[in-house]
Amino acid sequence: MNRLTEYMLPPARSVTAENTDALFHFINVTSIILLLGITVAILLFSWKYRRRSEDDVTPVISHNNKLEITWSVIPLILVMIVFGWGFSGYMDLRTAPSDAYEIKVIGKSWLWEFHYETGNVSVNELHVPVDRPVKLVMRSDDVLHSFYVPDYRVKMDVLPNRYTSLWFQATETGESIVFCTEYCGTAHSNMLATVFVHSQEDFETWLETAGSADDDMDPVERGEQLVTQYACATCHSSDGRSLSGPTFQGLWMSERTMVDGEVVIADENYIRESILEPNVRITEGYDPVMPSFAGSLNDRQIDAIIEYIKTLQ
Ligand code: HEC
Ligand SMILES: [Cu+2]
Repeated sequence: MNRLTEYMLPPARSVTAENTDALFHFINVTSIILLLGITVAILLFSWKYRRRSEDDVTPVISHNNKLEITWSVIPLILVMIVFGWGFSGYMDLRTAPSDAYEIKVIGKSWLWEFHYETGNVSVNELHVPVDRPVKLVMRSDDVLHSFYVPDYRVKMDVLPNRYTSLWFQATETGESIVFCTEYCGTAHSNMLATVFVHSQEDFETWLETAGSADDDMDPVERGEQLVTQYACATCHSSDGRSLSGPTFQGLWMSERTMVDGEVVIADENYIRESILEPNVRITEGYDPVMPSFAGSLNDRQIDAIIEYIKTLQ
């Protein structure tokens, strides 16, 4: 049974996953038993009641109360079990424990941003403590996304102009993958994140140290790190390749043509505006798909990114 479970499902790493899996297996096994039973009966009966001679005539059959009640009541019982089990599991999944640690999630095409109570921000990395309920309050900056962690068996749509939420409690430290499961454009399949589950102690250390690296780091190095951390690299290469956005190589002080024909020099102000208000000017040849980083990147971090872009000649 364990082998079978491993073959069919990813590892179960949240407190609610076991119940979800048990129901899944119940439905699966019941369906297989019924499928086999019905198939065997069809084969047997078609052999047993086959036509034996030219004048073999099927007698008129009206109905059979016992048989009809049996084949109605058994499925009814099965369906009610699935309903009751499923409904109580659903209620558990929908009601977060009141002491849950809350993290805000923002879906943007095509990255996940996580805002913690302490003001920390992380992109495409969700850090959580183990053995403690975590509630995610989620919204989208643009189109529909969907937040899915297979290991936790939780999934919820992420909508613009409306909050949705989900909760989980990780049962072991380690990493799990987050997928976007609502088709949201070109790089939808790259809209991935990783959940890092820490011990309570390590989690607090992470909260204290994350984001503080900018103080003593070389700005160019810091900029390079931010470009990866904030997932700019999903759309911008540093080596000349054109992804869904223009490459950063050779960008500094070059002449950029906008879709409306305006020509702009890519100086500090242009890069800053591109990061904070990407839809004010759209570079020719590209779609207006860049999310705004206003509120997620501070001035020092933007300066560091500019310093890094300067080096990519
Ligand atoms: C979802 C893809 C995407 C992400 C993520 C993204 N960008 Fe962009 N970016 C674009 C696209 C597409 C354009 C061109 C269209 C426009 O001007 O909005 C662009 C334009 C730019 C420009 C102007 C470039 C030029 O050649 O005119 C800069 C600078 C820039 N982005 C910086 C960043 C930084 C820094 C980040 C990360 C903090 C980032 N972008 C994240 C897609 C993205
Ligand atoms: Cu998405």
